Amino acid sequence: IPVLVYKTEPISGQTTGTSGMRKKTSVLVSNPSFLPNWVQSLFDALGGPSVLSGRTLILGGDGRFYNKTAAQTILRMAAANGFARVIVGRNALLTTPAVSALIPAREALGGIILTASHNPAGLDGDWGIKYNTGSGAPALQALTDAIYEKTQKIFEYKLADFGADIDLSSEGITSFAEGKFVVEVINPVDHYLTMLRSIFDFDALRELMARPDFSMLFDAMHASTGEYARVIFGIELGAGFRAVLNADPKEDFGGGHPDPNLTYAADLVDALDPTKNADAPQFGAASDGDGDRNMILGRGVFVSPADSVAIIADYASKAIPYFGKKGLKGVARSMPTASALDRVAEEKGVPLFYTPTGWKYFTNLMDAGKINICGEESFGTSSDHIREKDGVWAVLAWLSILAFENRDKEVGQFVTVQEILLAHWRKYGRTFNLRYDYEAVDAADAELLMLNLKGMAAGIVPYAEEIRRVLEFEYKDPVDGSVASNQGIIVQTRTGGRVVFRLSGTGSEGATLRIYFELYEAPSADMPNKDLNVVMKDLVSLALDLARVEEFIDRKAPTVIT
Ligand code: VG1
Ligand code: CO
Repeated sequence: IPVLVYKTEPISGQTTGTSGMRKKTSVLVSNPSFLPNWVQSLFDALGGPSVLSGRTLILGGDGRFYNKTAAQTILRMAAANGFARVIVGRNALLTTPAVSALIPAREALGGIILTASHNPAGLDGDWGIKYNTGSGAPALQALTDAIYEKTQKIFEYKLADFGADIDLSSEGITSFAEGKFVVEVINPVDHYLTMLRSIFDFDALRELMARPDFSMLFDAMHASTGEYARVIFGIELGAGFRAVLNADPKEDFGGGHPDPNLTYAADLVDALDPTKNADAPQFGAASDGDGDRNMILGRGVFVSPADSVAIIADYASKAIPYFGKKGLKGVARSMPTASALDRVAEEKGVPLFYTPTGWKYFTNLMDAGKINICGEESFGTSSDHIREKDGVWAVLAWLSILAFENRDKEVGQFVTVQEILLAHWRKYGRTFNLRYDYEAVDAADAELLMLNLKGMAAGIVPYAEEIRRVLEFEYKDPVDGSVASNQGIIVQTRTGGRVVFRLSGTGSEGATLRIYFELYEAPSADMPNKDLNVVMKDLVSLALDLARVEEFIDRKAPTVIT
C-alpha cells in the first residue's frame, strides 16, 4: 500500500486528562492535523513500526459526530505505521467495556476508543480519544506523558493511500496488499455478550424478567449502549424492545448530555417515580456515552454509586457465578467515593484500597490479583472481568441481586431495590453522600480556590474551629510504586463529615470544580426516613464557607447536584 508522508508542526494542549484527550469538536474540524498529530505521536510513543508491525489494533467509539471521519484517518495511519489488522466495530461503534474485553481476547497490541464519554457531542460539543493497552486497561501516566512529549516534537505523520474510504457499515473483511493489512468489521455486541454469559446466570435473569410483578427500563441516552441493550436486555433476557429507551445512537446524542445522574437522566428518574408514573417499573438503569457508567434506580429510589458498589460486593459471591467460583479477593474505591464499601470489606475480611479518581489506578491492583470489585462515585462500577468500568455489567449485577433475592418468592411478594437498600443500611449503617459540580468556571479562579485549600492543608491558611483536619491526597501505587500527587483536598469535620475538593480532568473548557460530601451514620431505627438534603445541609454550608466557593468562582449554585 503506498504511504503518504505529511509535514506537520506541534500543536499545543494535546494532553491526556483523567480519561483520554478531550477537545471541542470544532478544534478538530478546523485543524486537519490535530487528530493525525496525536495518533502519530501515540504510535511513535508505543515504539513505532518495529513494535506495531504485524500487530492488531481494536478501534471503536461512542458514535458521536466526527468519529466516522476519525476512524477512516486512523485506519490509514494504522496501515502506514505497520499494523497488520484493525478490528473495528460496525459503524465505528464499540463501547469502552467492549473494547477493553476485545483487546486481550484478540491478542491486540491495544485499542483506540473515540469518545468524550458523557460530554455532549456535535460540532458545538466535545470530541475525545483514548488508548487502552494490551490488558485492556487505560494507558497509564507514563505512556500518556510519552504521547504528549511526542506531540510537542512531531514534524511528520504517515497515512496509507487506500483510495476510497473503507466501508464500515457492514460486517466483513477488507484486505489490502495481498493480506498484509486487513480491516475486520465486527458486530459490536457479539464478543461482549459471550463474555457476559460466562459471568452471569442468564437463566436466572430470564426468570426474573418473566415475572409478572417485574419490569425494567434502560435508558441508552442515544449513545453507544443502545444496540447492546436491545440485544442483551431486550432479546437475550426477554425484556422486550420497549424496555430500552433512546436506543438509536445519534451523532449528537439527541442534543442531550449522556451522563447518567440525577440531573441529566431526570426523565428516567421521573419514569421510575410512582408519584409521577403509576406504572413505574421495579428497576431502571442508564449508561453514559461510551457505556462505561451506570445509574441504578428502583421504583421510587435512587441507589447512590457508593452504595451500589458496596451492595454488589456484598452479594457477589452468592448472586453472580463469576464470583461464586473465584470469591471476593479485595475491593477498591476512588478517594472521593463515599466509604460504604469499606464496611463490606471489613465484614468480609478482604482488603480495601483507596485510589485517585480515574479507572487506570484500579488496573494494577487487578493485574496483581489484589481486588476484583471496585467503583467510583461518578457512576462507574466494574470487576476484573475487564480493565474498565462497565455499565451493562453493573446493571446485570443488580439484576442478579434481584434474581437472587426473589428466586423463590411468590408473585406479589417481590423483594424490591428499595428493600435491598434499606436492609443494607440497617446492617452496615448509611453513608449519606452528595456531589456538587460547578461546570465551566473560570480556570484561574478555580485554581486560586484550590490553592487556598492547599494552604490550609499545608498549615499556612487558618480554618474554622469546626474543621478537624485538611489534607492533600497523594497515592503511592502498591504494585509499581509510582506516585500520583495533587489528587484533591480532603476536609474532615469534627462531626465526622468528610468533604473532598478537586478539579475535573475531563472537561474541554474552563474548569469544573467538584465537591464531594459524605456523612456516615451508624444503623438506627429512623434511618430509612431521613432526607439526604436535610442530613447534609450543615456539612454543605460549612464546606462552601470554608472554601469561599461563591467568592472565588462567582457561582451561587452548582450546575449538577447528584
Ligand atoms: C470523571 C470522573 C471519574 C471518571 C472519569 C472518566 O473525571 O470524576 O471518576 O473516571 O470522569 O469517566 P473528572 O476528572 O472529570 O472528575 V468516563 O465515563 O469519561 O470514561
Ligand atoms: Co464514560
